[in-house]
Amino acid sequence: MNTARLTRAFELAQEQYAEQGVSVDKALRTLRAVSLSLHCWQGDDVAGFERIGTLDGGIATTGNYPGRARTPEELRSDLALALRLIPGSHRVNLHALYADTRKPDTDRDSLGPEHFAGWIAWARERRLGLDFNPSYFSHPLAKDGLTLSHPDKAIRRFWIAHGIASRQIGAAFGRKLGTPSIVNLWIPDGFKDTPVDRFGPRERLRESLDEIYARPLPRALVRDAVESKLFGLGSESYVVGSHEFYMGYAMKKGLMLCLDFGHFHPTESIADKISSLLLFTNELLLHVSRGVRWDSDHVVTFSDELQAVAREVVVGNALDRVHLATDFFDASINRIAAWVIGARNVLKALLAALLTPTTPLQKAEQKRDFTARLALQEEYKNLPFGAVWDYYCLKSDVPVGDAWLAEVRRYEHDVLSQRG
Ligand code: RNT
Ligand code: ZN
Repeated sequence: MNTARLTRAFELAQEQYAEQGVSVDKALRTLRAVSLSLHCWQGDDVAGFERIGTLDGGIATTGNYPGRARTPEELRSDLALALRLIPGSHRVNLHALYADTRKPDTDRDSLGPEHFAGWIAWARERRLGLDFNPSYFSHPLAKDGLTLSHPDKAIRRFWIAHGIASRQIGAAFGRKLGTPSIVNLWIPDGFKDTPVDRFGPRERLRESLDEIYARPLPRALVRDAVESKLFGLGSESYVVGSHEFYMGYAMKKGLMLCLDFGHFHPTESIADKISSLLLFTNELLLHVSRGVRWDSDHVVTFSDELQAVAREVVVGNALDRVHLATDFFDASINRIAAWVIGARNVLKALLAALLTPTTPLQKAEQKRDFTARLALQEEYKNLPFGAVWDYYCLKSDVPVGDAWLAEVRRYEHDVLSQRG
């Protein structure tokens, strides 16, 4: 790596941005304050540590790249490497499946913070915040593809208890780590084929949620979020927790709505939804993912949609109201690389947005000079944000450019390849 050349390129870029009225320093300060929530489940193909079944719930990982994490220690070690290769300080997002000190007789309805003691200790030591997700899949009581909307009251009771337990776990994370834990609820409930009764399951889901959220928890400890979906494998015709369902529910109950990039019709844009939702709700959670055909969870690339979302959040001054959490799983490539590629892309997109000259664009729009607006929007795509990104990585003590890949390869050789 040639530090002198990187610095020179950065300084030239800085000058060019200054000419356009953009402060690179300010952009970097803002970027440094952004904390992504890195999902733990990319590291082991959403398997978790319960060993009671295989992944279901209409989500799937394909591929059998060697080196999957099999224990909490392995997963934490892999996450630690990923975090060292991503500039900035970030959070880790856990699923209930990942309880690390659970006794065999503990089921999901009776999980408590004590079952995450290893994670809490690890996060404390590294000053990481932890977010949480109840797991409504890969469990005998989710085999029908229905959980909180199941017609059987006993099954619903079990899953309601799981939701309540999960919020308590989030509260403990918030208390022990000094930063509120976002507890995001997603359920797979739905039907493969056309239902006769679309109302019933949604009414039951609403009732179940009312019980889960009956007890308000301090905002300093927990932020509750609910995540909708359009369809899944085996729930192609009907998903109980649709976008309209949760948008209504979240607005009414003051919960956070979670928009997953892969959970909408392919021509729908998450970017366009943000300004509408933030008029009526305080905060949003984004599951940064990438839909491809039937799969809603491909590794995040530097796509137009990602850049459009980043611009929306930045231009709307909403970085403190929009929480960014990665959510993808690919078992066909090195899993640590997947984390690093996705997370670095999210940050890169934010940086590109922070560096885009906004004032000239706004002026053109106010004058209704749509020719200039389009011309400038396109020209600004060529501004040298890459030089600023490289410099940011350098100053953040993380590898510049593709140099991170060599570190992943080394770890693959030394650690991952030793796993059976
Ligand atoms: C599934 C949802 C959900 C999951 C994780 C494992 O379609 O996106 O967020 O990916 O909770
Ligand atoms: Zn998601």
